[in-house]
Amino acid sequence: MKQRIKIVLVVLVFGFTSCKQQQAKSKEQENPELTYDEMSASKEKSKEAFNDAKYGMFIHWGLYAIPGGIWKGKKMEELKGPRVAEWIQFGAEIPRDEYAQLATQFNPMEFDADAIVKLAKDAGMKYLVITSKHHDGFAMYDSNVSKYDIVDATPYKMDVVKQLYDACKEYGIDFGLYYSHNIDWMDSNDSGLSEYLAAGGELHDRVKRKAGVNTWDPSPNTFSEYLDNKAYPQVKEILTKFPDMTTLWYDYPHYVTPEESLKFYQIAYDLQPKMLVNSRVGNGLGDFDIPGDNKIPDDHLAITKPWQTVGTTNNSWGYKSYDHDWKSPKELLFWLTEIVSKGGNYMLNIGPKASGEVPQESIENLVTVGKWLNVNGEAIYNTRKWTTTHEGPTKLNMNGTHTRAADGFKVAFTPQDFWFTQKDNKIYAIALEYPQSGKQLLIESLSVSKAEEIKSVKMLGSVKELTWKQTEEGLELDLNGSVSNPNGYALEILF
Ligand code: JFZ
Repeated sequence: MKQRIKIVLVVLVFGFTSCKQQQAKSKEQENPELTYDEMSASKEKSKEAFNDAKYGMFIHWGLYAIPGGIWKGKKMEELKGPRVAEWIQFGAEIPRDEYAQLATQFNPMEFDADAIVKLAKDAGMKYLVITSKHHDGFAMYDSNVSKYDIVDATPYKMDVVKQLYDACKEYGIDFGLYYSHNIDWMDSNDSGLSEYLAAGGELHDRVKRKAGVNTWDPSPNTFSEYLDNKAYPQVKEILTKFPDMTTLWYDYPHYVTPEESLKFYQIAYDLQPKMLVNSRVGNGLGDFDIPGDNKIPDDHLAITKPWQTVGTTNNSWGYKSYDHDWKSPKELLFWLTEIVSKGGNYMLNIGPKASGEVPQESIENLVTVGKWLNVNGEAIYNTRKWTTTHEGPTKLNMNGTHTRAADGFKVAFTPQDFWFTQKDNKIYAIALEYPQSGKQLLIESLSVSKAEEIKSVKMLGSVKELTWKQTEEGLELDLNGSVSNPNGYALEILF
């Protein structure tokens, strides 16, 4: 009996102390241990804000801007791997030391953080995300974890991420960072391929191809050492140095294990609990989805998380000197409109040159879209998808960077093409072409049986009266010659 009491006492005391320790732990940690689902669910407000923002700027900038897609006379197309210019170290199998020499030439005297953030603002973009470290492993901010960074290794010696962060605060643009957590051609050995396989990772196509793996000159350390000594500390570092971020954009989870993905997610949560993490953190985690690069989902209803399409202004993320296939303002407007009508968010990339200068074509096209948004922004920002996303004859599948580059963009939209969004008691119908003068329009999705009773119809940015009638056929409409912006218009339909 005595023995039993003793045991009970020991258990009680042990239980009590461990409970106390637990409490102390919860207090000293800002965030008590939550499950992944609880962490992601706690970000509801940020997800709404993400769904409101709709349009942002992506910036791919790093040492790869110096070769601009050509290494020792060979273009990306003559090298191995993807044709996007930021992959040149992989494509030309450039040894780590030789690639690192590029840093000694990196002196972007024309870089102007204010001008870039102002461009984002003029373009109608609400946020900005820049590559803090891409697959080449070079940090564009002042890192204490690795000296392979813009301040310690270049003659320029200034932190461009910090400059952009400060400018974003000044102009009221939300800030986020891209971080290549899995692939690091300088320091991640085989990017975790062997550890992933040892842990029983699936042998899918990408793994067989060793996608992204530095096979030509891998670093001597293990992948785990890279995670512990570079990736985790650098992610903590950027989240501390830039304490007010709306997104952390990991890329790309080829060989990270579920535990590693969770750790990357957790680090982000512990330091910035409201910030959203993208799905490329890997293994099904992430607060928002990416359907694929330059890809618009066919079946947007199958996506349950908030989502974002990332797009290029030509066919490369990093500056590619000979790529002149710039998306026209009309094409960019199509991407934005199609994405937003499906409930998504569009992050459009610019790739500054090694001098820091932003290619003039992308500036002009972005600003032209911005002028359209100045008039029609109400139909885009803060809206949600409607039951119908589009009506009209033009059917387009946007299926990735490579297909867009190969097929080009030759589409002519018609005045019968309408995309829809909604907000409160309004539906917006967006058109990218005007009808010929005197021609009547018919929007079938707004017929008396398909939509509620319409109270008024107006063109955003125009005071001219429209002539309209809602019938069994649809909304019959005459614009009476109204023109609000040369690249298209939006109707506000009030119920
Ligand atoms: C990745 C990077 O490799 C690339 O350099 C760029 O940063 C881009 C934004 O992201 O590229 C990908 C990643 C995933 C797909 C395609 C390209 N995908 O899923 O189709």
